[in-house]
Amino acid sequence: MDRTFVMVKPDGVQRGLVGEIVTRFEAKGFKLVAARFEKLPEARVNEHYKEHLSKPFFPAMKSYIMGGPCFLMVWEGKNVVSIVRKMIGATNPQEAAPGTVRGDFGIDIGRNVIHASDSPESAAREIGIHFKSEEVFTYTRIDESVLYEY
Ligand code: FUP
Repeated sequence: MDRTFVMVKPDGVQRGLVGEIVTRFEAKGFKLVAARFEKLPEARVNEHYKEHLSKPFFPAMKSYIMGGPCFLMVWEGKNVVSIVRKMIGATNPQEAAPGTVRGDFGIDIGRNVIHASDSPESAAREIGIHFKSEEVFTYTRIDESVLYEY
């Protein structure tokens, strides 16, 4: 089954949106298989955002991401990577559709509430950065034939 890495950023945590966000993914049918609440260490921020290290916005983004605790998760389900990307909306909340997390709760690109992996390759990389394999659980939640046609 597919897995993706999702993180409620410090602005989302401080605004009390963790429960709302978890509820959306649970209600969709995805399974929470790992979670941790923590302030990200600098080395992990640099590794996670390594493609952005030289971008002009990186220093401000880093201090925002390290400015408070984040809620890190791994979600599992069929096509979870692309579906979760649709559910969080465009990077810039001003362009994110209503009904998406960023479209409903964000305004500025530098305070866009949530992160989710943008491809299966990124998901594998990001899950590996943030979670040990024993922290990601395999368990039965419901009879999955209720959720999936095949
Ligand atoms: P996303 O995959 O949607 O999180 O977007 P990107 O990987 O392109 O960008 C990572 C983060 O950098 C975004 F969540 C917000 C931040 N960012 C800025 O703050 N300013 C920019 O101009 C672009 C991105």
